[in-house]
Amino acid sequence: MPGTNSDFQSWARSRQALVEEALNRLLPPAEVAPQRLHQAMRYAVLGGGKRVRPLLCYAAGEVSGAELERLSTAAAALELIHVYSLVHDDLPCMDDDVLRRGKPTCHVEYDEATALLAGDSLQSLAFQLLAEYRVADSPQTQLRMLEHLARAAGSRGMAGGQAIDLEATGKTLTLPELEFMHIHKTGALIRASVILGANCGRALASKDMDRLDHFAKRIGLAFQVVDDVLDAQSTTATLGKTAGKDARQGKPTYVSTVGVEAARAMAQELKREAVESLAPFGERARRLRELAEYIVGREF
Ligand code: GRG
Repeated sequence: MPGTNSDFQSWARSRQALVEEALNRLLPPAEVAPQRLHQAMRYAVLGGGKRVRPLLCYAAGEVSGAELERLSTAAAALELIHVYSLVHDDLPCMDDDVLRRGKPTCHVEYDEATALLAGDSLQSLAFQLLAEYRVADSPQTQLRMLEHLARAAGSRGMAGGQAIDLEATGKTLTLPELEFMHIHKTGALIRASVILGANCGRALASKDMDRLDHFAKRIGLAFQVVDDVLDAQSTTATLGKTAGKDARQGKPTYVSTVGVEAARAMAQELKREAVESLAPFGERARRLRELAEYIVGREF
């Protein structure tokens, strides 16, 4: 985690290890039938990625004093939805890519039909976990968490954002249109990560949930702005996925819309607004603040 302090780095590593352990335990074993499907699910999920959504979930859980066990289940569910979206996004009918997290994409390593089913099954497993394990103080809160994640993943969230993205290829978008797309495609799941993490602990005042939600919305957009800059300026080796694709595919991005320097400045401003809304939480929001720094300063 370049550019971050060593205490944050060891916190992030410990939480990445916790979610890895949870995912390894909760995914179906590779030797259980249908083996090829289970192997593909494990291949796509385990041992890769920055685990930003799980980290946001753990960090938001610190604001509400949530137990680590609950947070690990919620964090695993969030990562499963994220990985499903990556597996489907890489398919030839969508972004058509061969490299993800520094290794061949799921459909290249297995085959298209298996990758499609692996994505489907990862999504189902995410909701199964949130229904099966205790993640909140009350069943009502747990049900609201399930509803929030379902909305965030669906046509009014991530899948809808992907549909807008596909339609926008080759077109020029205005800044508000670009923002609308990313609020759905990337922002909805990042927002869900913070909201689910906070809901794993004691009930917060609605004003405090609004503050966390504001943080999540700003940092979700900042994440995408930085992603656009990295796609334009970094290398395939550093990113572990194909660099420079946005421009080659004629995709509207923050870089194509406002230029690199303005995009960098936007990311900084979004981070400032995000962090500002955490002020009343003091030390309890320390990890969220550090994650905001990491998200905006990241190099991959
Ligand atoms: C197929 C329903 C469906 C949705 C796909 C999220 C998404 C929508 C596609 C992934 C492609 C992409 C560039 C999305 C923007 C969000 C993003 C930057 C994803 C990559 O997330 P990271 O950087 O990846 O957190 P790691 O590998 O670190 O988890």
